[in-house]
Amino acid sequence: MLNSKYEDFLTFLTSKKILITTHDLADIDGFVSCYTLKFFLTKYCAKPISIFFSELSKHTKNFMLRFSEKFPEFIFTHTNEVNFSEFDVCIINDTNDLSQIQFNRSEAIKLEIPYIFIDHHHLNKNILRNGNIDSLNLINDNASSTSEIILELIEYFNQNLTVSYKNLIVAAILTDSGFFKYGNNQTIKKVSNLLGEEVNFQLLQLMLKNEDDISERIAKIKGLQRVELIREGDYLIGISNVSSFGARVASMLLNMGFDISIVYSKEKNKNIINCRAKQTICMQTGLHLGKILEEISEYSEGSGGGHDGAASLSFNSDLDTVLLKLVERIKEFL
Ligand SMILES: [Mn+2]
Repeated sequence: MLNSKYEDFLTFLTSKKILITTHDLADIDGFVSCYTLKFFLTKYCAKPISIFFSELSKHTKNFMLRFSEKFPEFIFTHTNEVNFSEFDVCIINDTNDLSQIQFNRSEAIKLEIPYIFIDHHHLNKNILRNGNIDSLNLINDNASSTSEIILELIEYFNQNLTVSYKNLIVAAILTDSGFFKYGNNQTIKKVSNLLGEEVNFQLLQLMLKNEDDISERIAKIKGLQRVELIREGDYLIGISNVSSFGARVASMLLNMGFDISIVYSKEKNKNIINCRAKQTICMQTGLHLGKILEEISEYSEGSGGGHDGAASLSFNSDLDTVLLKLVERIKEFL
């Protein structure tokens, strides 16, 4: 289906000066997809290709250190300053929401060059995105990670991957698919093709292991203390609030036994909601949290979206009104 799309994508890029980036606080998938895409494009593009990150998440930094110990010959080069006049086009990996990209900490710098998305999150087609070359976007919300989409591109052109890149891609897929929990047959098949003598599942598991730090553990404990239980038939919904680590607390609540979790945080200028649902419930009921939050974002001065079982919303309008509406919309599916 995407075949000719891949060719159009590459044909357009071969003569361009390319900037590659991802969302702020780059996670392992965002980070790896930038490097893998650069590796792929370097073979075809003569002009310079740069990677820009505003900041890496703590997990990504830990992973990068452990990866470098195992593969010291692999050099990660990226910049954290950007001058748009040096590039023709920007490729944005792992998000299709421009508000998640930070080009400058102190002032909002606008993306001044045309851009293309490569992403596995649901794309809201109703939002006007000036400057997006949408015919070249590679968006597949059935993929559990952006790295999988780039892997497909690489496989389409029969490009060989080095051992380091294979390890990076498997690490990204494992992280984003929650070690296959959110994956499908394709996810497992793709990983299985990459595994081998020098791409070792056990070793990657160790590289990806993270001990929660104390502030995260406190957030989880507070999230549990504050949780309010709503029972709807046989379904259990949990609502809680924390000031940070909302996404992790929301995932934790599912592990504790809730079917659906809603965790809100009040920040200085905005409210944030993180929502999770068990995959089986999404499949049985057709519940899609990403679509619900996207719909709510349209009248709550916010931006939101995500997957069926994991989504978030950041908004400015009244928190209680939005929470009520969200619970009401979720209940319609149960
Ligand atoms: Mn991702």
